[in-house]
Amino acid sequence: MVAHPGQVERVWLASRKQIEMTLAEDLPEGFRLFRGALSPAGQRALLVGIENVMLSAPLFQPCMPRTGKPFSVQMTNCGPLGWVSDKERGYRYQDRHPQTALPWPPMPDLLLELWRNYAKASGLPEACLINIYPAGARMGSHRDMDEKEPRAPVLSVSLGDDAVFHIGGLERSDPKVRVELRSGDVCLLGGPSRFAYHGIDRILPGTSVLIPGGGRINLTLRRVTAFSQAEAQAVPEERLPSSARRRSRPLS
Ligand code: MD3
Ligand code: FE
Repeated sequence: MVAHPGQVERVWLASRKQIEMTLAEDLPEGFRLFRGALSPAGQRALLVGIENVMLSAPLFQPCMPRTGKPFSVQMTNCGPLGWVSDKERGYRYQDRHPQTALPWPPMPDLLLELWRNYAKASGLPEACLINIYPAGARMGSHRDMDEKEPRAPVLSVSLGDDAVFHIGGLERSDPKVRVELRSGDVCLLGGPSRFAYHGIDRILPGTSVLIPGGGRINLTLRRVTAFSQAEAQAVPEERLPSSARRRSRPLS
């Protein structure tokens, strides 16, 4: 189990509901939150980069496999690979935009720099999924399982309105903790948190002026394919599953 009962503060929502928020210093193992990692100027520069991406890779509305139910978020991607989902073919990564059939635009340099600084020794990111949340949008609890390199963390950057994020454990029924993600926050999801259930409960409208018209944008940088041998050699010990830790001396 990943979630643990930690220190919480009770927070009032505008809807007059009260929820418990876990303090940033008390999150589950493998979940690291860097509050305000991006300055307001950095956030504006990144937003310009993402607006440019959206001009060549227009937003699309993903749909659930089989049922075809549309997500309440819109998406696009940048980088060599992009995550897409539709009724017929389900969740997958592909190297082309589902509507334009063009390759995804490159990742803005600022994102590659964040990966170098926060996701140290994790090869190069191959996909940046861009989720767009209007005021009422949410993302139901799910696990990210479509990537083939479990040793690579996921790095997330939040822009715009605050969001209530939850993360639990490896089972849907495991207890969850909630934390606010705010504009400029970076989080790194590795180790035991990498395959935990998580989602976005709600967007708190009017909490940021970054995005004209409001709403929230979340960027997730992901390694999709397995590391090369050289990349795997550089993975820090604490990121490996305990069964795969290098031994300091031979067993016999
Ligand atoms: C925990 N995005 O794109 S970001 C997603 O705010 C996704 O748009 C949310 O969940 C959003 O899949 C949450 C933080 C995050 C991203 C990836 C994770 C948390 C994660 C992967 C594993 C565990
Ligand atoms: Fe996710």
